[in-house]
Amino acid sequence: MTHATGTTYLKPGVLPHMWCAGCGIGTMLGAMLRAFEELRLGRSDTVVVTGIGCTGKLDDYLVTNALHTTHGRALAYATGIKAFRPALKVVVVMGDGDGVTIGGNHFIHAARRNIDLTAIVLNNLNYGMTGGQASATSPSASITSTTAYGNPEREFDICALAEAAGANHVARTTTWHGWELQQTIREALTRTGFSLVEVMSPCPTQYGRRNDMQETAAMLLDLRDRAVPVERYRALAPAERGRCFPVGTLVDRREPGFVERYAQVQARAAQGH
Ligand SMILES: Cc1ncc(C[n+]2csc(CCOP(=O)(O)OP(=O)(O)O)c2C)c(N)n1
Repeated sequence: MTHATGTTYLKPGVLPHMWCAGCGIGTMLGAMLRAFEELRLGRSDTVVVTGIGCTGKLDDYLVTNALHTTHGRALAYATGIKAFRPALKVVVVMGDGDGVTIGGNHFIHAARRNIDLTAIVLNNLNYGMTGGQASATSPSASITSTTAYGNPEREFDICALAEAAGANHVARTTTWHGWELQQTIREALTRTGFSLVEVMSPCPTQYGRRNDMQETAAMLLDLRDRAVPVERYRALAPAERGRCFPVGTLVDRREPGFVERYAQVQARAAQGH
């Protein structure tokens, strides 16, 4: 049996990649491309849409269709693509700044529409590319370049946000969990409606060094120790949860997605009633 390598979708001659040592974006890219390969996605039937940021640079490495959009607006572009060409597989890859900070409004409405996209948000807890500023997922009290004495804000739970807004499918994993990461993305790619994968990932250069995790290994071990399978997490009393977070499939709804609903509206419009 041959194992997926993902290289089918990798642009020749692009390695080594641009990301810092210890960054999880390359791990996530590899897992996503292996998932593409397992599902035999056609290069020209697949569109990867990105925003701006370290995560948003990911489309540089691909031979699929790709669209590098503006910061926070990747989901808006992707919505247009999917509505106009529903047969395309549209995958949107964003950082936490892109996806739920500047892009928070688009995120809420993409989930509310239940539009048939696979959205992957790499959550490295800060704006990595521009110098480690606080984003909407920087934990309370964390130190970032804009919160030198501790973040006074509270953070978003991206998965809870997607669930509340109406997404069909919501999952979380980490870049420590390489195999699960691949399988989680693969599963999300097969769903109809809005499908979110939150990928918890280290940013040693900007976030780790300011928060007592200078070494990449310390950040990965922290993710390993805090990630608890969702069934086990739900059985814990709130006081026992501490800094842990649930991983696995958090929401699994089978409601009709936007593509199906929109086709019904188009059919009614064609009949004139
Ligand atoms: C409208 C707009 N505002 C701000 C910026 C500057 N900017 C570029 S990348 C970035 C942060 C990206 O952070 P995130 O989305 O979390 O991705 P990461 O770099 O951490 O992967 C910002 C603020 C921009 N390019 N466009």
